[in-house]
Amino acid sequence: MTRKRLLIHTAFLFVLPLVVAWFGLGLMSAALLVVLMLLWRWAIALSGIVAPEKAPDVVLESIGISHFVEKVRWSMDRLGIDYMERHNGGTLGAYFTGRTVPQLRVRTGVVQTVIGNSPEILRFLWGNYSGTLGDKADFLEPTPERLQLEARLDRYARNLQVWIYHHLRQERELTLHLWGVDDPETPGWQKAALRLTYPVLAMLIRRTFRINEHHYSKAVHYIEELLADVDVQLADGRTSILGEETINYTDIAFAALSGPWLMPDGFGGGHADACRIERDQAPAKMRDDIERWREDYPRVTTLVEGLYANERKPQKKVQ
Ligand SMILES: N[C@@H](CCC(=O)N[C@@H](CS)C(=O)NCC(=O)O)C(=O)O
Repeated sequence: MTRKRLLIHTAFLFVLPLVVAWFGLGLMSAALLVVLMLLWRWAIALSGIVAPEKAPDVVLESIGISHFVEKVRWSMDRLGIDYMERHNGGTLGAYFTGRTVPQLRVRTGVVQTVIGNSPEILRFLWGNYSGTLGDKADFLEPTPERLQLEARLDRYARNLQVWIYHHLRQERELTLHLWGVDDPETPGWQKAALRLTYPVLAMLIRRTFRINEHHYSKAVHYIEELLADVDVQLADGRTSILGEETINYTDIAFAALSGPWLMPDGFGGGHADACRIERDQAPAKMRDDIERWREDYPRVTTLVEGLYANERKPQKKVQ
């Protein structure tokens, strides 16, 4: 709740040495400044309790195109809860502040609780809403079978990150588009930061995801193994991967996490339209993989596109 106030305080902290140097302040004056900064910080802590900043009750920190965000966003939309989504430029959070998206900020009493990592967010949604929403939240129940499948799906999603960054390693403009520079919801200063720091970010991406031919082949191997398994499971005509009567959060997760290659209509529920990469925009080798997967795993394609067409309802708007 005190996020904005803390940001201003932190910005001031960074400027402080310049103030001291500019005005040639002595030891006592500099020490006084330190005391003032501490008092200011204390006042922020107290104000968070006495006069909390106005903020929506539930905020989803996102990157429009993120498939991990879409996994959570779709579940929140399915629950029908009110929330505000805040778009961020891709990679900036991870490399400059050390946080990934999705991140959920929820007002809990006088404090704001922050939850990261999509599985933990889904566990929170289940714990928080199953009591009040009843049957409507059943799809989020974390049974042992669902948890096991979710872990495999999350690994599939991480391998898809390697896959996409391998194909986009020479594609500056497409990558920036994916990270939100054409998204009206991305703050302007973040768009400028993305363009300015792109060479550094691209290098960090190459290192983080170990972008090389060997790792790409390993990622493709894992992705294809998972797709083949799911395709075989669907052969008996089931409409949910685990064979349950109605869909649950693992079906939603699978459809959402397949976004990077399938990019179905409706992906993002309106939040990813300005950062999508359509098949005909993709580099040739990326398109080859996509065409091959569509052909080799037709039941997967039908399931994901069907889920998007029939189950992906738009977000209930806040305010
Ligand atoms: N294990 C995390 C993975 C999330 C993740 O990798 N998110 C990516 C976007 S798809 C991210 O935040 N990247 C850093 C960034 O773009 O700032 C989860 O399940 O939420």
